This record gives sequence, structure tokens and C-alpha cells, in this order.
Amino acid sequence: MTDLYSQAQSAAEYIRSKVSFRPEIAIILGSGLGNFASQVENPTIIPYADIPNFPQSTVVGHSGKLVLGTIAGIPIAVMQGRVHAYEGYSMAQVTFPTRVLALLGVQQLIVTNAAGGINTRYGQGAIVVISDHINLTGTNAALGTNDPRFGQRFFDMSAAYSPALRKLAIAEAGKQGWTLDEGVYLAVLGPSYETPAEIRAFRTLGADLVGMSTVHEVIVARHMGIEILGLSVVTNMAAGVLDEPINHEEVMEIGRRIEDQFTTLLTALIPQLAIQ
Ligand code: CYT
Repeated sequence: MTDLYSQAQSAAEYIRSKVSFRPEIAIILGSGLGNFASQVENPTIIPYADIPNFPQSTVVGHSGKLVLGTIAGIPIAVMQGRVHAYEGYSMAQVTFPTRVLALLGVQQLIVTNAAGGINTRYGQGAIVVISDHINLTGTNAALGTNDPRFGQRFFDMSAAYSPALRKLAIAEAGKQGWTLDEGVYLAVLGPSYETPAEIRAFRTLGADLVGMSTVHEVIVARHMGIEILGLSVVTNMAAGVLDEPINHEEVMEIGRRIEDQFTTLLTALIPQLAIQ
């Protein structure tokens, strides 16, 4: 059996063999946000199934393709779909693509997700920049023997969501005529949505958003020294905030509805991130 580092290296080598450039920025697209990948110019599309050791998503709305190309001349890698721990994947599998992107030489990662809104200041369809996270999944992607080729045993998470990139995103939204709020993202394992009692508890803990992804990718990206921008789309208000149930179709539908706003923001941000 080869170790995780070698497995990630073979995946990275396979991807390198398909493109003649090195991506500088990577983007992981969350539920309902996959269409952003169609913005990529001169795309090379690689199905996850073709990449050695890459995990396959089983969720409707996550298509499972790596799209490499450029936006505004900046070489980027876009993950259209991710795998989640609730699908039964190990932490190593959930974060494998992030490790591979880092080995490809990506310096900045934009993580996106569909989240429930805990903060009542947000409305459905709001885009929120993640200022910090609370990991309540009960596990950690850096668990186990540390491989120093990835990073150090203990690593800082005090500015995991880059203050500079958050500032850029807020300024860009302002230029586009809308207010980008900041918030703390709390991660649970899922797949059940939260109960109203859990949401009240999470609000007391300081959470503004709740979801089932992102934190493990962020932990691994920080382990490997990558700068992060996190964006959540509030696809629904969290359980108990409104007097109505939550359903996955609605989560997907809201993602599609704010697609233009989301795409316009990301497209404008990429060249600004690149010169950071
Ligand atoms: N919504 C969502 N909880 C929610 O209410 N998209 C994830 C988790």
C-alpha cells in the first residue's frame, strides 16, 4: 500500500500530464454552484473517475469534474463537486482533492458551500464571506500520523480565512453595489439537517451559518500553507428560524437563482487574488 502523499502525488502527476500550465488558484464549488465552471476559458475537463485515487461524489447536484483553464488570464483549477463525510468517506478521502490541488502548486483556495442561515440578519439567497469556523463534526482531517511533506504536526488556525482576501471580497461586492456580510460557519456531519434546538445552541456558540462541508478542506489547506477565501450561499434559513421544513431541492434551486451574482463576484475576484 502506498502512503497518502504518494497517492496524492500520482493524482497530481496525472493532472499535470493533461494540462500544460500550473493552476495558481483553486475553487471548490458547493451544492447548486457548479455552473461557475462554465466560466473557465479554454477548459480541460477531467472527470474525477479518471484521476487516480480521487473520490467520487454520490450526491445529486455534485457533478464530479475537475475543470482546468483560465479566468481573466489566471490559470485556475475548479472542482465541480466535492465529497462529504456523510457519504461515508474518510477524512483522508474528503480532503484528498485539496491535498492534490496543493501539490499542483495552488497558492490560494476559494471554498464555497450551500449553508443554512442561523443569523437572522441574512436572507435566503444571501452570499456571506466566512470569517472563521467551528468544527463540530467530531473529527479532524489532519488526524493520524503527521507526514511532514504535507506540513507540521501542529499548525495555526487563527487566521484560517485570510483577512486580506475577506477584505478584497467585501470591497468587490461593494463595487458591484451590494453588501457582503461576514459570518462564522459551523460544520456538522449531516446528512440530516439540524434540529431547531441544535440551531439555537449553535447560535449561542457564535455561529452564523451551518453546513456539512468546508472545514476539513480548510484544515488541510492550512496544513499545507494555502491561503483561503470561504464563501457561503444561504440557501435556506436554518431549522426553526422560519416555520417551514428544509429540503434539498430548495437548497439547489436557491444556488441556481443567485448564480449570476455569485459568478460575477468570483470572476472579478480571481485576478485580484492573483496579485495578492
Ligand atoms: N442547510 C444546508 N443545514 C442547512 O440548514 N445547506 C446545510 C446544512
